[in-house]
Amino acid sequence: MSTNLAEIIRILKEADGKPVSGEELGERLGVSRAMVWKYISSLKEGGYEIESSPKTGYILKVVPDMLYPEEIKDGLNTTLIGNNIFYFAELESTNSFAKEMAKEAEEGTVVIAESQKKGRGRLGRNWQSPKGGVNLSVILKPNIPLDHAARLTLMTGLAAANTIRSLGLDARIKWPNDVLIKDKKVCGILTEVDAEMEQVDYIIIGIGINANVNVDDFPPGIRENATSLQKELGTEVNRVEFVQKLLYEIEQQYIKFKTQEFSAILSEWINLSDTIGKNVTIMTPSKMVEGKAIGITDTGAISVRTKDGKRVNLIAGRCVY
Ligand code: BT5
Repeated sequence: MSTNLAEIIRILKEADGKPVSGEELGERLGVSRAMVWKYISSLKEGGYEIESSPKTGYILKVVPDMLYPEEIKDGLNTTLIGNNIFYFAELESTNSFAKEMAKEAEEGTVVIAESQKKGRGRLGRNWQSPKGGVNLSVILKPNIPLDHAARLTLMTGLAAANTIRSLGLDARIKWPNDVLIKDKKVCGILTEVDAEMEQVDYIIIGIGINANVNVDDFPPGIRENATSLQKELGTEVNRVEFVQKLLYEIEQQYIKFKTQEFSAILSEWINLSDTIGKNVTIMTPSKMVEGKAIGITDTGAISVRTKDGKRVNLIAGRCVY
């Protein structure tokens, strides 16, 4: 959206339901009334409902349920995450896009798509990303060794769970990267890292949340184990406010990540864990470990006590229970 469009929205919002004349808008923007009319038309095309009367002027009636950067930034309480937001109505994958630009991008840059054609999960799995969901990626550039990267997946899971909990829902975290409500997956996280000499260059954290989506439309095999915020709440969520909260939560956790021992995040994570104490099977490309999940290590690995009493730590894998 151009700055002039954003400025018109800002002025109309400020007017709080009172009409603003085309003349006034034109003067404040330094453009002709005809140009104002063009801007208004393009805002209407973008879903804004604007009432116009030749006598009194323009009134903003409805802001669309779209994750426009201007809407997200209006009320966003962060200093790093979301300073730059790239927005797409549709994209193959926000993680793929973020990866292409990560080297040059500023830390905290966010990529959002209303829907994804090839939303990605881990190990080539897919992520159903219809309109109404929240699909976004955040570019982080922490100065950490590669073997600390898994901590950021846990950190993000915690931020997502806290955001969902703020809606009054009992969100729990399933190791390593899922957020569940009543045992069903509402959010998945895909962390992708680029490193040089064992030192992280950048990390993309991709977050997919079923916000206002109908999970019954998902293919069989996925829909049975999925839920959405809308389904759990019985009403749609305001996605702009939700994303504002999510970015704020990520920033708060990231500040903690950089300034405190990881145990500060880990203890909060464990409080919301759905996995610790359960009998689990962890599958990695090379092995399968069965046993009781007894803890998470300082690097983010799951500790499993196997039947023969051994303690096995696994840094990544698919966790089934
Ligand atoms: C994940 O992988 O859960 C990571 C999902 C990350 C998605 C975000 S969206 C923004 C960013 N851009 C991307 O391209 N990706 C990230 P994994 O743990 O591998 O789980 C994938 C499995 O979850 C699939 O095989 C399905 O069984 C299931 N699944 C797929 N879509 C789902 C959905 N919308 N809700 C619940 N479960 C789903």
